[in-house]
Amino acid sequence: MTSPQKKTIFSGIQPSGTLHIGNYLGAIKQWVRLAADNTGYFCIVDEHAITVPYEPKDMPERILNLAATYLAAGINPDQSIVFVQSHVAAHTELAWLLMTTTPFGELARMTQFKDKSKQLSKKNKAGLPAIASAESGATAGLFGYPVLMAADILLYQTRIVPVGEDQVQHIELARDIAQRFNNRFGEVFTIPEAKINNNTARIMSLSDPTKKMSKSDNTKSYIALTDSPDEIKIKIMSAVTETDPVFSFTKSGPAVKNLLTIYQAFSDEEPSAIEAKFNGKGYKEFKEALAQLVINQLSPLQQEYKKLRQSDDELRIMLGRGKHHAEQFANTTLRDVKEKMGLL
Ligand code: ATP
Ligand code: LTN
Repeated sequence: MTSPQKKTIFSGIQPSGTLHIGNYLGAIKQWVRLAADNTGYFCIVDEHAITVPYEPKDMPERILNLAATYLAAGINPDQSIVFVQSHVAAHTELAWLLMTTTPFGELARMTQFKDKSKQLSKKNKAGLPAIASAESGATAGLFGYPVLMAADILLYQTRIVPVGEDQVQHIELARDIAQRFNNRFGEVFTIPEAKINNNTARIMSLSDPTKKMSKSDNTKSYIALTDSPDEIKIKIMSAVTETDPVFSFTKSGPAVKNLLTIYQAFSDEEPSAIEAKFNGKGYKEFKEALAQLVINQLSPLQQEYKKLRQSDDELRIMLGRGKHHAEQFANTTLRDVKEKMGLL
């Protein structure tokens, strides 16, 4: 049997705070699986992270922390290309070129932009869309964010983009941008596809199961990948649940379903086996088992992370190699784009 052709995989995370188990189960765990038999580009998207207010002096450390997290979670930098977005100038250059082909209205529809600009504009009293409000804190960079994301993906002729559910709309836009460009100027771009892991595409908050787990929320609502065993235990024991302890992937309420999903993702056990294991048990027993599972599963990642964070230099050298590889590929696509667009 011939082995299927390698595909190009691209994904990225913003260095904007501590990663949580939603990021790990929804995104990074899939990356590791896909990277084993494909060509993976895993980017630290710092130019996306600066589209909202941030502290410049914290950024270098955050970038290195995120690079260490990618590696600790199982990305092998000898097999995949791990790099920082701002190190490869082709990203912002292609983003500008694509900006000139992207209708304003398409960007105005993006739900992440609407949510984030709403958060930024505290005094949006008139109820106008934040972009129309003089008091809006949203920048042109936040508005153009999805075009930069399209540039990230399209520069590498990416086929598969593994992400959590909240990013699917952005990838649909990247597909539209690529198709429009190919029709108008000639074939340049591969049309990418989002890949979400159905079970873990949207891990919910531990304190409010109607909201996705998010690092912008209060710390009790998420389990950070760097949380200590005690912190993990406290957070899981105080996670909200429903009144009756029913452990069913189909019949439990949203809070318990979310905890069961986390259990399944970390244990890789069949849903029916998990249901049987906790049938008739109380929440305390279930939560203690879940806490121990999460602690055990995160422990190797945490130990590796500590080791990798002992030397900035080694991480910087690894990122330098990633930049070199990424740049070569990206510049070829960029040259083609400029030529097709008629730029001398
Ligand atoms: P914030 O909510 O503060 O904007 P975030 O926690 O969503 O940040 P991102 O950096 O935007 O983190 O996301 C990184 C990756 O993790 C993306 O692929 C995203 O889709 C995925 N992801 C984020 N939150 C979840 C979640 N709760 N469940 C599953 N996947 C998630
Ligand atoms: N917008 C994404 C991060 C991101 C990304 C990308 C993901 C930037 N560029 C390219 C996949 C492919 C987020 O907020 N999680």
